Amino acid sequence: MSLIASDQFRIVVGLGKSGMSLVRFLAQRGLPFAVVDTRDNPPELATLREQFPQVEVRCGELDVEFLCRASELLISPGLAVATPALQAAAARGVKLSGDIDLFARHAKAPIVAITGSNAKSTVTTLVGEMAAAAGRKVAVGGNLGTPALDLLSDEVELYVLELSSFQLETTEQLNAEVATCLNISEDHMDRYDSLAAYHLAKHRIFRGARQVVVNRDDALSRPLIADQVPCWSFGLGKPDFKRFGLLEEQGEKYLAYQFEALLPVRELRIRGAHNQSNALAALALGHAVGLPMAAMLETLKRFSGLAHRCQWVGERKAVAYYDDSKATNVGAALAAIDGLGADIAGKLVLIAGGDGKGADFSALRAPVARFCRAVILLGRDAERLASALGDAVPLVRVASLAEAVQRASALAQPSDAVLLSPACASLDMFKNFEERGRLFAQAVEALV
Ligand code: UMA
Ligand code: ADP
Repeated sequence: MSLIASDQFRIVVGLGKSGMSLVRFLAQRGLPFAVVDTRDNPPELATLREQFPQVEVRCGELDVEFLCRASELLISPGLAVATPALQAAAARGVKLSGDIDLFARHAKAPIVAITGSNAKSTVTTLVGEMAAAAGRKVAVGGNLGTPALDLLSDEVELYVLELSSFQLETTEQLNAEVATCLNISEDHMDRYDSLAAYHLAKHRIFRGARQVVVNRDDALSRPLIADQVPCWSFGLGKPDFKRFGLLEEQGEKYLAYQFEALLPVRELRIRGAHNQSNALAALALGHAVGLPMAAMLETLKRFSGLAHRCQWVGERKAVAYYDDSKATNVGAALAAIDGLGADIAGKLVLIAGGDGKGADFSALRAPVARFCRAVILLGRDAERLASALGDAVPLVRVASLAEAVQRASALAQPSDAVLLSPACASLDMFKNFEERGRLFAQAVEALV
């Protein structure tokens, strides 16, 4: 039985990727709905008008009276649930919901649900590839790639979803087979009043979870759940019963489960301690849904990482260039600076800056002082970064990414690495983090 009553009128709030997936979902089922977006010209407007000309669309400021004609508002992740017009509608009895809630009500196969401040895409992709290697019909998406509702199919045997705090804000009950919050560090402080509010949104992923996976190295990843819910854990320390971790045997470091060494760390193609943690997280999640260890380990040996995550993009005059454009928050940049800084013979020339989303950059000062030769600053929050870094290392202000790469190449010495790890979102200067990464690689290519 469908859990979505057919006689009720709904309003899709937001006409981006999620909004369009909601439109397709409702239209396929012949359910009545309209669409609103606060933007005058939302990105999918032309597509909607072409494919669903009969659907009413209202753009511009949200009209509470109109919203109150709906039984349920299906809110896109880009709009905060706290938006006054949405809250006004809720106060008058309209249900607030979102695409993930709807997905959970209709998914017939088990869900692996993954959130966290960093590593979501890496771990989601890994678990998806592990499941495919094990011969499962797996569908992977959510915040990454295909919107969740577009994945729904009776053929699917396992869903692997990357979920953002924005998507979880509207998720009442996910009922995942296994859920994890990989780590928590400050992000999206332009949307949340406090780290506690952000943490609360992320932890909604555990609602109704049948099993959970916890990061032993991050207390904030631990959910408040009943004792009888099976709990697996991962961390960079020694493993134990139901624990994934690292073991050292005859000077060789291994990924390990309980008391068994599984794979030498040097066989991983993804580098750095943070990626060992990611590999262990993926093993724990896969194990919880019964994926065979052999297929999971084969996947780990093959996987070379995703683009724009500490990705090597070239070498000039004995200086390596790394694109970590996906480091859109301080925690991710810290992992890259610590991980790469400890891995190379020379020093790092860091390129950072952009839209800081209200973050506190002070945690960058010590690792920058330790591992960097200089920092090249660009973007809207360059000066906020500069004051957080103080006189730790020389700072160079630039106006474009191409100029940043040129200045970095002039400063770098042989055996150094130039690292684009902005600790900021890209949207002040670029279409998205992918474009920022591509332009970085082009600028490296253009170096003589
Ligand atoms: N917006 C308005 N008015 C509206 C609706 C949206 O101004 O009425 C603005 C938002 O503030 C936002 C932008 O439009 O800046 C896009 O919002 P959206 O809800 O339309 O976004 P979608 O196109 O549906 O894309 C969303 C995710 N984007 C966000 O959460 C901002 C995509 O994640 C996700 O891939 C997609 O759903 C499918 O599930 C992107 C992202 O940046 C990659 N996510 C953030 C992150 O990873 O840090 C959370
Ligand atoms: P997300 O989808 O959560 O943004 P990604 O896998 O795309 O995660 O990685 C985002 C950024 O976080 C990249 O810059 C990457 O180098 C960094 N990162 C990856 N794993 C970790 C980790 N375990 N801890 C901290 N940062 C990480």
